Amino acid sequence: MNIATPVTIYRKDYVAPGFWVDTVEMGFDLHPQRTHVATRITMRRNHDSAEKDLVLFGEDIKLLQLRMNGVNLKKSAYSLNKERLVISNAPDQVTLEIETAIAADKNTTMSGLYVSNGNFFTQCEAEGFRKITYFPDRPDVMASYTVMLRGDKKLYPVLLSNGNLIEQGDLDDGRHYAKWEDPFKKPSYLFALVAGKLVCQEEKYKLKSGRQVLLQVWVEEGNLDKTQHAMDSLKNSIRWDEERFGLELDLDRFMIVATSDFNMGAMENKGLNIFNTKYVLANSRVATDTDYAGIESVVGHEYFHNWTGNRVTCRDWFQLSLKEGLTVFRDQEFSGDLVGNETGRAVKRIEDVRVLRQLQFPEDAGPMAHPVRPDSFVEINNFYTVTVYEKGSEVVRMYYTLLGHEGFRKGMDLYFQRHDGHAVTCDDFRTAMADANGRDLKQFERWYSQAGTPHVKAHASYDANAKTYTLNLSQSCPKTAGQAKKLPFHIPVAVGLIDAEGNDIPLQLQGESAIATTKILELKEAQQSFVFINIDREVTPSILRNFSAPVILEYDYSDEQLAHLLAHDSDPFCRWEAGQRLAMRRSLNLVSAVQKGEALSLDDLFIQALRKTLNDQHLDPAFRELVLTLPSEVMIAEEMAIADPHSIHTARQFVRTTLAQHLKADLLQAYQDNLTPGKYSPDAQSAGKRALKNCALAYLVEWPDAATYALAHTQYQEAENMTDRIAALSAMLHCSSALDKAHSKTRKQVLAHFYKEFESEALVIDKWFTLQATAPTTDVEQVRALMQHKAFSMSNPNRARSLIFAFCNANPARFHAADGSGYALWSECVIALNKLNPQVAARLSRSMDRWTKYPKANQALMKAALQKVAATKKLSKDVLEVVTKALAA
Ligand code: B3K
Ligand code: ZN
Repeated sequence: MNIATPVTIYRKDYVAPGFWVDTVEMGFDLHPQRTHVATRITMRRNHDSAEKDLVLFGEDIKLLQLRMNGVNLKKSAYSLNKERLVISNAPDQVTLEIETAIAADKNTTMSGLYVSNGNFFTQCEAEGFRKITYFPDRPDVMASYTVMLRGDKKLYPVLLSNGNLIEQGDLDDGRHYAKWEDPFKKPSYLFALVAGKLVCQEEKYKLKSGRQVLLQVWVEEGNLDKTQHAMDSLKNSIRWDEERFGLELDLDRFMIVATSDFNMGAMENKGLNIFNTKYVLANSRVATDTDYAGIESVVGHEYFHNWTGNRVTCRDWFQLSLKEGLTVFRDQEFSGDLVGNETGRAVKRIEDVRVLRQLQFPEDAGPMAHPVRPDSFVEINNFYTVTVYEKGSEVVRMYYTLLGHEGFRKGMDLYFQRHDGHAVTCDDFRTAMADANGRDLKQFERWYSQAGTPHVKAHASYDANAKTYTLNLSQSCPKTAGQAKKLPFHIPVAVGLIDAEGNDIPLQLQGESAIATTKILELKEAQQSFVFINIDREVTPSILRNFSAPVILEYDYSDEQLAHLLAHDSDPFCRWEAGQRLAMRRSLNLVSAVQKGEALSLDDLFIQALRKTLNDQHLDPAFRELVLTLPSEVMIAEEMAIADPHSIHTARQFVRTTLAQHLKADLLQAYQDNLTPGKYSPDAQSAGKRALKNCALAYLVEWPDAATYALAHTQYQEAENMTDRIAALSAMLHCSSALDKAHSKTRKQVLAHFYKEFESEALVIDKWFTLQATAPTTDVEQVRALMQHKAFSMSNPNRARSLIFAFCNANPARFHAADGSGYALWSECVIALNKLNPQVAARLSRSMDRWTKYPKANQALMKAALQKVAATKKLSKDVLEVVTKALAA
């Protein structure tokens, strides 16, 4: 088989640019088939660099003209290949004038300049600017930009770019222009333009300092009824960053633009954020509580990048987590703070941990495992990962835990004081945190350099005579690709001790005077003991409170201890975690029973513990819903040496059905108690109630009688918001009984009704596809049938994700069909996407990451599918990197 060898780029090879750029002036003549771009760049030699040539990157563009210091450059004066243009012997001061042409209408990659629904958009991070013009397209080159946009006034009435609008007017032939100037230096990846038929909701907003700014949310016509929540989220973000970090919006104008064709969630271009419609458009008819929360956090995230990412940016792409981990931390804190109470914060924290475990832990244990600051890559776009983002955020959170609220703020202040306007590294951030607090954070560096999820083993012993309680902690980290040996991490382990009454007891460490009910233990060695003194009673340890470090905690809890923690722990995370441990233990035993063909049963301790939580009126509904949600099939699979998707599905469904059977009355009560009549509001309290009510509904239909099924059907018909409507539909489609013939006609009818009702709402039709893709009744053939549906399109990333990704990633029992048909579908789709959009194709490639974890027969089929993709002609380096790494596992 002929598999190409990808070219790897290493962090250790970093060389500063040979030339700095001071100013960039660009003129765009917008035309879908041929956009003409004239760029003037002033540059000066960086005498400190080992790079002597003037290096510009360029990709998929036509070079029309190249002038240096006013003179046309002959072909012999520079070298040009598919990736770069190199001028040797350039003088120290250079003005380059470059003319390029772009076929934006043919650009299906959604990177660089592209057309979506007749409008122009750009996406330049990480390396898309080079698809617009030849340029030192690297994040450590920061420059001032002035941009002139020209285009047909009817087709492109709106012309936007970064910064401030300084001039606009009409031209001949029905064309017009707009000139934009960005007052801040920025790297090229933050460049953006938007041109087309768009409308906006705008508001003037007064900053704390009294300065007035203009806020705009731009959407396609017909969507202005869905922009209020994004606007509110933006205002909340601006206020939050002023209050929590003392960071003010530095521009007079801040714009958000939504497009339905986008590779990811959104992009933080300076002053001109471009968003996937999914993270902008919402009203109660079409968006769920989850969508509302997603919009709030992504609007926040992109806004917060303005300081963490834009004002202080990354020296090179290996430092990506410098901006992403930090900005995720900031958006998580923002969402938590906005809820405004402790339980709400805890619910948000648990949700974030769930994402980490569901997605990042498997990544860290698979073939694409990499440190938060990777050492190498083939395609940087493959490293916008849950490790860089979510684990990166956990790493930032550990500073926060170690240094405290004030200490962290001091570190942030020093970071900006030192690095504003510069491109820096993760080490610079760590040093600022250490220096501002007079702390030694040297060992902490290992969180950036070592991949893999550390395991922390805890062992406790109580000495009643000496009144001491000794907690023994040891750590280890599994080896990952290219990293066989790991050194100990600096791990903050937050601990509490709970007595038989369920109360926290005051803690004092031997040799210390401070007393508190939660202690942050700093585990730095492979093994360490911590002795608590004056402990006069038996206790249960509550370890890793608030999930104080991204590790796997092993402690041999008894079921009774876990039930005790679930009933009493003052730390909501550990309280929830106790329930998850109980559920995981049972799930794993049941999977093994399914495999052996043994009778299945569920014990009373577990059922009663969940009943108690479900009925506990002192607990927030949102929290109760989290406890009632069992570990996912993916999480169960991760706990097994050999994952067996069918048995996992059967076992998990058995737990659901049995709980439904035993808790029926309680669930019905919870359903009634948590109705939210009246006008829809996405606030956390109401959303929490709906979450619990809909969780109860989903359980109820697992043990259905005519009445419970009718409850779901009626809720579907009468729902006045999308949260309740889709929850009812999902309950009907996803319950075990959906596999029976019973109600199949009703299910068909509601699906058809839903489609008709929302045909014109793309984001809702995405939900319609996903519901089906993830239903236990949906097999590969049905996915293929859905791919033929007139509303399906492979070239729209949201739509491809809604069906193909959803099936491959979230319907494991069907995707892993014994005949390999799921894998065949996967390879066909990866190959098809590879031609259209390598970034999206590479994401889909990741569905096979864990292939060595499946039974031998599946492994053989998965390997064959991977090889088929790897041997495909014209394979992008994006996909090639993922599949070659998978095959090397
Ligand atoms: N910085 C962008 C992600 C760019 C992805 C490029 N493949 C969105 C964000 O993290 O805010
Ligand atoms: Zn980001």
